[in-house]
Amino acid sequence: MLYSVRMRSAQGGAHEVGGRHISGAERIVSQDRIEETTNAMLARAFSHTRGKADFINIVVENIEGERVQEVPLLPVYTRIGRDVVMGRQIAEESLLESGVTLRAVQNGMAALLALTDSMRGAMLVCAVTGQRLDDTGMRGVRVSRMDIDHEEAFHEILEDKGMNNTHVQEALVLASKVVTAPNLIAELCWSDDPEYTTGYVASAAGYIRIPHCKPLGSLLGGRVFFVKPEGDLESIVDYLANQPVIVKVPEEL
Ligand code: PML
Repeated sequence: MLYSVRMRSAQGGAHEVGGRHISGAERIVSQDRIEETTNAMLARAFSHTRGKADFINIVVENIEGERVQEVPLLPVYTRIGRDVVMGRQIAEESLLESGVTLRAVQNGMAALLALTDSMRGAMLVCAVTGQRLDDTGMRGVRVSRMDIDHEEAFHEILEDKGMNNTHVQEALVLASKVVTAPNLIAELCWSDDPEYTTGYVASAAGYIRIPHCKPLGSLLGGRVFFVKPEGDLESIVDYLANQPVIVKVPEEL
């Protein structure tokens, strides 16, 4: 039997009453792995570089009977810039290559840079006009119910590439789901972890890692999802939050 296990944590009370977001996590596991999974999530909420959580919400939900969709793991590329200015320039170029207009790239980037605190979820932005489309404010649209099929093989692949850390593991699984949402073209992300400055641009063509997307020590990061103007917001948000997805590790690399 499969269960979706998800965690969100905050400091200063629950997110709903203004608590500051600390961390989140998503897994899909069998019943015998629920305890180790929730323990790991608790440990993480209590020892995050963004601070110690005083509000932790863990939901364990049976997803038996729901159709689980399989999506491929995105191929990973790295584009290295010397500093933050170059890193962001590379991010902009990568978004343009994925089909987002210049105006939307600039607006999406500006929205991420204008954040004064980190968000739990993502901003949905029109890939043509650059207008923010969702009305979730600082909460953002959350991506839930996803995991990798062969965790060991996945970690081995990342280990071989010298990038086996929790940030990459989780971001790569999330991005692999995100780019399969209907009418979603690309994602721009950098972390809100003050010790982690690598960001990425993901699209159906791959996951492009970009070192130096923000200065070291910055607590500000987040995600922007660029969607086609004809995209139906409700179906996109529903897919991101509710469709259980297992990301398949390719047999041959
Ligand atoms: C996050 O931690 O919230 C985002 C992680 C970005 C990972 C980028 C990478 O190193 O590939």
